[in-house]
Amino acid sequence: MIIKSAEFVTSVANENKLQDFGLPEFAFVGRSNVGKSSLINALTNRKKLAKASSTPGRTRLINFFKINNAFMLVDLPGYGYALASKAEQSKWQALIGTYLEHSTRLQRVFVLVDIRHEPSEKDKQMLEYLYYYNKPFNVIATKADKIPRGQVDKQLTIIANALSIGKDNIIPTSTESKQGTDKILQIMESLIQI
Ligand SMILES: Nc1nc2c(ncn2[C@@H]2O[C@H](COP(=O)(O)OP(=O)(O)OP(=O)(O)O)[C@@H](O)[C@H]2O)c(=O)[nH]1
Ligand SMILES: [Mg+2]
Repeated sequence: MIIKSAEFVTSVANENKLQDFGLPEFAFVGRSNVGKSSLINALTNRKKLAKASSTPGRTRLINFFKINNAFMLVDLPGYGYALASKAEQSKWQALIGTYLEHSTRLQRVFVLVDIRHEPSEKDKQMLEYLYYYNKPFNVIATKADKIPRGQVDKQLTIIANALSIGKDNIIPTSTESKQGTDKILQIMESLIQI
């Protein structure tokens, strides 16, 4: 798929401000700092479309991006940001939860985990939540450039076992080499009619 246009549409801080854009949506979830915003930039070939940051907890809002006037990418706030207060964390949870439960246009959820680490309890809960609400998802293992090539398979096995999913269902990605971005774009293309 060729990305002809990519534009920021809006940020939503509160669940009652969520709106229907009339286009199919793809959401990116995962713990803070896992690489959601960076992946959105890599997929769209835009360096600063989504604000990426080495400071965890950067994205505290749901950010909506309109691509090719045909579909929306949805950058969800990262969960499990240790320095956030309990009140802030539960606010984000409510925001993510409301979005995931009620978005009628949601085609696929991309759940990001860091390829270097075993998924956390929060990641496992996210998958249980997606199963419960019947939301189709793919798991993406980010930052593949940070480990030697020879270790990729081993890490994918660790992640697959922890999440009780098939290893082949996990897409390794790197924003440095663009590994995996084609595959994600293909999945999106297969789910929308352009
Ligand atoms: N080497 C490498 N660094 C990456 C990759 N993806 C993300 N990063 C870095 O990881 C850090 C966090 O990336 P973000 O995209 O801001 O993470 P996020 O998931 O949006 O974080 P929050 O908004 O806090 O939830 C940044 O310093 C990125 O440059 C990757 O594939 N390879
Ligand atoms: Mg972000």
